[in-house]
Amino acid sequence: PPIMAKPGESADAAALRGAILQKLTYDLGKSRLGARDRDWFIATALAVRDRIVDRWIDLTRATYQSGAKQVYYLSLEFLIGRLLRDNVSNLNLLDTLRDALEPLGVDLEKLRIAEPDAALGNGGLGRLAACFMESMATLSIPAFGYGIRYDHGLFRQIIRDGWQREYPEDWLNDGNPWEFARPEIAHEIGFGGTVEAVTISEARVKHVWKPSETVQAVAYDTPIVGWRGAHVNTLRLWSARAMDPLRLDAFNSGDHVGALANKVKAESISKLLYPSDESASGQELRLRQEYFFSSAALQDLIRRHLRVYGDLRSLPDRVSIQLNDTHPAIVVAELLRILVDLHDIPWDEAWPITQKTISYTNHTLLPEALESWPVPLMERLLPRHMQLIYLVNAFHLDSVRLQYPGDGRLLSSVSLIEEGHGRRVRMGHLAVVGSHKVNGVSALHSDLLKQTVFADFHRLFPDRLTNKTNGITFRRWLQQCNPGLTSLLVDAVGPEVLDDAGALVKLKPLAGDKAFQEKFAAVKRANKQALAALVRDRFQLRLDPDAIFDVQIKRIHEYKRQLLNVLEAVALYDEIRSQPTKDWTPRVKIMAGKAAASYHRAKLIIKLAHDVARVINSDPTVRNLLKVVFLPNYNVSLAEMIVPAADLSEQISTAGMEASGTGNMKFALNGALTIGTLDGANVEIKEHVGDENIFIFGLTTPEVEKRRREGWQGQRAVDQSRRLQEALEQIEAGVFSPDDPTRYRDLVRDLRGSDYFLVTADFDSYYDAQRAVAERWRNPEAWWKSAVINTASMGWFSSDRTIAEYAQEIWNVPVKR
Ligand code: DL6
Repeated sequence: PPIMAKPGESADAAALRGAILQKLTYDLGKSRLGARDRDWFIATALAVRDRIVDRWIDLTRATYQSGAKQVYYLSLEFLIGRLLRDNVSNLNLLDTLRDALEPLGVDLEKLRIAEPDAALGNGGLGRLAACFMESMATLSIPAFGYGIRYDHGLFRQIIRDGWQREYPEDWLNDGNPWEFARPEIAHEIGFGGTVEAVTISEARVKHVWKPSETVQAVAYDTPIVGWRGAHVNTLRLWSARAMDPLRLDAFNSGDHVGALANKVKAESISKLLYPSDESASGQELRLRQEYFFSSAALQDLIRRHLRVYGDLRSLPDRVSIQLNDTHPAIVVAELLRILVDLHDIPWDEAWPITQKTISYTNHTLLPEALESWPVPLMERLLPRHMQLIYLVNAFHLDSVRLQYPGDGRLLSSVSLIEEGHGRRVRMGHLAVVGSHKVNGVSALHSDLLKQTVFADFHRLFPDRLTNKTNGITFRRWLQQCNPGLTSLLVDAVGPEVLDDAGALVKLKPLAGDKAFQEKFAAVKRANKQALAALVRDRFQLRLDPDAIFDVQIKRIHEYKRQLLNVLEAVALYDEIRSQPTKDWTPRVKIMAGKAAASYHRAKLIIKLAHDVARVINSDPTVRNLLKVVFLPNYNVSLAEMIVPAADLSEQISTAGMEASGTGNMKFALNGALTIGTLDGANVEIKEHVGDENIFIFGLTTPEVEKRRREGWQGQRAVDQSRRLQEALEQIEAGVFSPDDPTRYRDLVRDLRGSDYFLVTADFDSYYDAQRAVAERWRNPEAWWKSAVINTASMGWFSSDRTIAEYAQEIWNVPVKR
């Protein structure tokens, strides 16, 4: 059928429609009538991508011509999710695209959700990298993100009988329309082999590494568009390719599988994202991944730098390399190798170049996440790097000896080599020593870094450790995921709020305005209805939009204390049953998150949530006053639906254990009130929203430390709390697990025992804080006033602010607004 233009539509909408049809026909080979939503998505993405390319090429060239400094953000994870809405909205094409699609009978929303989530990350760390890429483009900071193009991102979670099962994720199945394959940009990455020392002169020995194995890193580029198309940067992800993919001799002699062995081994490097966060996986393949992308990134940026500037001595003036966590710490040794071995730069010049170029962000205090590699493994896989690390360590320890003579404890604490049961290389130490700045991700976390894991380094290098509190991009986490609230904000404080998150404060005078509160509440209700519809359609569960939506969505981890939330549900359930006629505040507890496949306790907590949910949700005395739902397969796109619909944000980690959190910022921005401990960025959120607009409970970090030091036993708290006692007894007795009454026996035993995460210690104070939440909810004026103040106070948590701080205080690059 002919395509009718909409009356009054812009020429641009017609042109975009033409481009989309062109892509559908000539790139996908599909007719309009046979096209599926997925085909429309790909055709549309390709047409939108065309609109990015000219700017991208021009801006990239302009950066080289101007000699501007480039930031290189190295991250093993980029949790970008879907890109269509990001790109379309940052290019200001949303209405045009809708108009373009309408006469084709194509629904933009259907097409949008046909895009798979790029789940190239586990959680907060990877999502932060994605927010930072968008903010760097928005602030016109020339930047490359470097990472791995995993064939399979974070596993798909399926819940069967309440147990988590993991299945491979396949985001690349239908191709990826956003990326450009660059088979011509390939770097050779070596592993293993030997190091030859060649004497050049009496004073000089040159080291030549002869790897026994070489893999190619091939580039795939995705343009990242900033807000209003301000700037376009590149996310360059590396895919592994075998140098010698097929051994013909083996194939011809009938060994068809053996003939492909090289290919399989080489390509395994970029096959799969390691699905654990907060714990180092410690496997050789992981070290290969880390070196693979670090080396590819360095070779790439050095080639570019030499092409433009011709000399590596100017590297720190033109390049900043930011290490996102410890995973790329090997960059320190690789950069030295390139400077010293490949470019003959003497050590005493190479070392300051390295330090001035690199900076490092730490994202966790958990000792199990601070990577260290066995020396024998390093010697086998990266022999030259191991030599260089020894050399760095020798110079480093010499200067420590000079500064603090005779302090053996200090020497062994700051040494890059851990002696003990098997010698290991401490990668976090290597990153600290090789960087000019090291930052934590919230004020509390950065202070704790200085007091705990890096205390001795802080003594040695008092100017090195600093703080950069995390942020989130408001384009995705407000404008795109919550258009209703965005248009209310634009009406209330003006369109500048779209460009300047700081303008949100102008909302504060309206917090007590009844008419405004009603509009704010109406937006929240519409978002809750939309989430309820999705949950009904996708998971066949009913949610009552009049109930408090009490949400905890994040990775499942004992320190994040989903268990505390479930115990509170059991205690509340008991109270409702004992006083069924009391005027209870209806509440839906929404939980979602993935547990690392090998983390049995976390998986058991998911099972407990399901067991408890089944009993509560089917008990007629509860009459839906309390409901517990666990939504499977949590990912960025699901978060984009849940965050705008939340009334209450659960940020209840054991104090001192959550480095920052960024979910906490997303919820508060979208008008949810937080119930939380004084942990991570909750502390700064409290300072911004004010004590009366957040529900803080529980032990503080020093109190947590004190309890642990004194040998905390959970039974002490249990003896003093009837509610906790009853909840634990029921779980222990199998009330929620009649099919296997002993299922939770060990879990409860541990709670009564040392209870490392202090769930029992915080239980009563959490329970009381939840009752204060319910009380506030019963007073709508007070509730919505707090909700508006939360949104109004969150401007500072924009990742634009965070990135501007990195730019000014670490990278020394200008920021354009
Ligand atoms: O900085 C981003 C994010 C923080 O918000 C979280 O608090 C923190 O847990 C997370 N850290 C990690 C560490 N993983 N490893 N290794 O994901 O970083």
